[in-house]
Amino acid sequence: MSRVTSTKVNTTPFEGQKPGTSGLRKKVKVFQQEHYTENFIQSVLSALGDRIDGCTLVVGGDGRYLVKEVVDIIVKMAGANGVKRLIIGQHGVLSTPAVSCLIRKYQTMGGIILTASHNPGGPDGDFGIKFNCANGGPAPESVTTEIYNISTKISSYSIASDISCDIETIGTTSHSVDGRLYIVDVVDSVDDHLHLLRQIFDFDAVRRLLTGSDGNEPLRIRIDCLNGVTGPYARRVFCDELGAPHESVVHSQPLPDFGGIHPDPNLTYAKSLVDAVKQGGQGFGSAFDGDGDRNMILGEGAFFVNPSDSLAVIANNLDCIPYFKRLGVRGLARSMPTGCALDRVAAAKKLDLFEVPTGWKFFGNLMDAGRLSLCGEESFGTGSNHIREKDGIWAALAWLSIIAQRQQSVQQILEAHWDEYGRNFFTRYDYENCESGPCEKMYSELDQLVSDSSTVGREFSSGGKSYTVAKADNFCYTDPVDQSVTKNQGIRLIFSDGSRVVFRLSGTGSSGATVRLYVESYERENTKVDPQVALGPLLDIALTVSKLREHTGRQEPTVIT
Ligand code: VG1
Ligand code: CO
Repeated sequence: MSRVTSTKVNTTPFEGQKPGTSGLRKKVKVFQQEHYTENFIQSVLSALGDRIDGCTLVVGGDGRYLVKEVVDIIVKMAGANGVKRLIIGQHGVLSTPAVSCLIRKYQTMGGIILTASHNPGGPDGDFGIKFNCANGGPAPESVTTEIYNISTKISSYSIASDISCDIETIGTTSHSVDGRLYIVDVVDSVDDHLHLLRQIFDFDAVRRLLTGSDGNEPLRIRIDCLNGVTGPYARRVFCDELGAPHESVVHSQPLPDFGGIHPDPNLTYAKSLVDAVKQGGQGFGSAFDGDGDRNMILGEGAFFVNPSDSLAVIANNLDCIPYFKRLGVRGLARSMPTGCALDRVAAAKKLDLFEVPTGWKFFGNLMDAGRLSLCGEESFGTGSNHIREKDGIWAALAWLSIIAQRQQSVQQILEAHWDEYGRNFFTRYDYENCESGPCEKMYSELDQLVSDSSTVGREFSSGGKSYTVAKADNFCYTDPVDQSVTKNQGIRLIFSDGSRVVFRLSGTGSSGATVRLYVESYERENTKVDPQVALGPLLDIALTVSKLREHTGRQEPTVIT
C-alpha cells in the first residue's frame, strides 16, 4: 500500500465549463490548458457534496486522445477528495453503456465518462467529460447546473499527485491518502456489459442465425466500430460469443484519433460501411459511434433503417427479446424531434408514450419510476431500461434477435411494419460548424414566428402541396416524475395533417453552431417512395420559412439522414 498526502492547488475559474446536451465538450487543446481539466473534475466531485466521502465511482473513456491522461488526473483527484474506491476500465477504456452498466451493477455514486462521443478525436479534435449519477444515467440539468456554478467560483482543487496506477493491467491497488483507504480497481472493459447482454437476449438463437447451425444459410454481417470504443465489445459479442467470422467486425481497434474516421454512424460518415455492405452482400450491417451508444442499422444491399423506424420496429417486436418477455413492457418514449412511428406502435399496444427533449438524460426519471422500458432518438440512439444510456451493441442485438425470430430480412421487416402502420417519413438535415451569430438570429426569428398568434392557421404551399399550421411552439417539457421544467427545446411547426418541421441548435458541438432541421410527414398507403421526394415540399417550406440558406450561407446540409 502506498502512503500519500494530498495538496490543494490554487486556481481561477475558466469561462464556459457548462455541460451541453451530453457533457462538457471542447477542443482537446482547451482541455490541455493548465488547470482546465482539474477545475472541471473538481467541480464534478464537489457537486457530490458529502456523498463523496467513502463512495465508489466508475471512470472510463472511448479511447480517444487525452483519455489516459485524464484518467490519471481523476485517479489522483478522486482519492484526494475522499472517494474510497475507483473502478476503471482497463487501458482507461469503457463504452458509455458499459459505464452505465458498471454504475448500476456495483451501486456506485456515479461515474465519469471521458468522451466527445461522435465528434472527431486526436490532438486537433474534441474531448469531453460527462458525469453520470447513481442510477447510471447522464446527470440531469439540476446537477449539471450545480457543476457549472461551482466551476464559476472555483479557487482550488485537491490532488494527490504521488498516486500512480497502472491502468494497463487488470487488478486492485490500495493506497492510503491522508490516512484514508483508497482502492483502485482496474477491470476488464467488456465482462460486465457482456454478462448483462447475455441475460437480455437469446444468444443461442442469434448464434444459430449467424452460424447457420439451424440449417439455414448463415446470416453474414458486417459490424463497423469506426475505430471507436466498441471494437473490443463487438469482437467479444459477435465473434467469440455468437460465432460470426472474425472479418465480420472491422475498424475494431480503438484509436486515439479514430484513424482519422469521424466516428458518427450515419450515411455520410459511415459511408464506407454502406459501400462495403452493398458490395459484400451481407444481410446485416451496423456501425457505432466513438463511445458506443449510437447505432446505424443496414439490411442487405445497404437498405437503410431510419433510426425513428428502427425504434418503432423494435417496439413492435419486443416479444422477440427474452428480457421484455420476462419483465413486461412499461411505457415507450422518444425525444421530441424523433419521428412519430413509435407513437403508432404505442397506441396499438396500449402503452404509454412519452415525448421528452433531446438528450438521454430525460429518459432516466421515467425509467427509475418504472414507467419506461424502451426509448430512442432520431440521432441513432436506441436503448432500454437495462441501463440508463443508449446502447449501440444492444440495438444491433435487438435487430438480430428480431431477424432470428421472424426469419425475415431487414427490408421485409420494415416493409411489413409500414404495411401495418403506414410510414412516418422522416429526415434530418444537419448544417455543421456554421457561424454562431447568424444561427442564433435565425433561431430567435423562428422563436418569434411561433410565438406570434397569427402563425396558427397560416397556410404554406410548395410542390403542389399545402400545409396549414395547427400548432406552433418552442418545445417545453415538464417531467412527469419530478415536475421539473425544461424550456426552449426546439422550434416546432405542426401542421393539420400531423406533419412536422422542427429546428434546433446542437448542444454537442465544441465550436461554432450546428443547425438541425427535422422534417416529418405520414403516409398510410404510398410507403415505398424515397423520403427525400416524399418530404420535398415540406423541406422547401422549412427552408423558406426559416431563411436558413440566407442566414447560414449554406446551400446544402453537411449530413442528411
Ligand atoms: C445530439 C443528438 C442527441 C443526442 C446527443 C448525444 O445532440 O441530437 O439526440 O442525445 O447528440 O449523443 P445535439 O444537441 O447535438 O443535437 V452522443 O452519442 O453524442 O452522446
Ligand atoms: Co455517443
